[in-house]
Amino acid sequence: MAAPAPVLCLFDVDGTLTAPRQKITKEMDDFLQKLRQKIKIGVVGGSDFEKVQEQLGDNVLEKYDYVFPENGLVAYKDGKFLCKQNIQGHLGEDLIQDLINYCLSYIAKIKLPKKRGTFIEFRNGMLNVSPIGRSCSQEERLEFYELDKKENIRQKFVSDLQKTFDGKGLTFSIGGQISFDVFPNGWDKRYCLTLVENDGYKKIYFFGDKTMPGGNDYEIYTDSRTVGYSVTSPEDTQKICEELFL
Ligand code: M1P
Repeated sequence: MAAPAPVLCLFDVDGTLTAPRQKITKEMDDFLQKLRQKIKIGVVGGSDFEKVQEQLGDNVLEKYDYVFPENGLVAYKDGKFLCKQNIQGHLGEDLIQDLINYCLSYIAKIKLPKKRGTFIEFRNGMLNVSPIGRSCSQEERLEFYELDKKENIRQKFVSDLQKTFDGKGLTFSIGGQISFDVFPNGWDKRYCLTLVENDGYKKIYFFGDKTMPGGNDYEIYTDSRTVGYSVTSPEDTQKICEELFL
């Protein structure tokens, strides 16, 4: 009998494998290891490696065939570091500073119920911008998220940036609850597909929750190289995978 066609399943993290910015449940963790006995599995998150590791476990590199933090702008394969991008090298210091200065002055002008610290997180391949600040508590995070749903604080900020930085080759992407990511055009989650293209997969599945236009799963979800599934929760992800693969 012929060997089964090699299949790779790529998962977004927040809202797909875990609740936003929370740790993976034991049930989901066990399920993914069971799935890994049948197919190769990988994660592609917007967050940086530290956050992915905090959510999926200290041994995340041993548990997944591929780990792609920052959309794959940092990449690990078979437990080993593969490569990483550098946003300052790509955009240049002038544009980076214009962007940072603009975001800080925009944030300085808006009044929110609460503001905390770390308004801009400078990562390898992206900037993460948060109007409330990344150091807010879980309760403050949820409060901001509810307010944002009503007042579109992040969407308005992003629309303003899109106008101001039109033609500069930047993408602004809303993936989580309190922030948005900024990176060069093309450095969205499709970036990780270029890192697996020579690994011989016949089919690449992608599961994500932010699959609507403007969401950070949209591009990879609609890419012709993947079979995309839009999910509503980690439980939904597990149910679909059980039907497809087990
Ligand atoms: O993985 C989705 C997003 O997760 C975090 O978003 P937030 O803190 O706003 O919920 C961030 O790490 C963000 O970069 C990432 O896209």
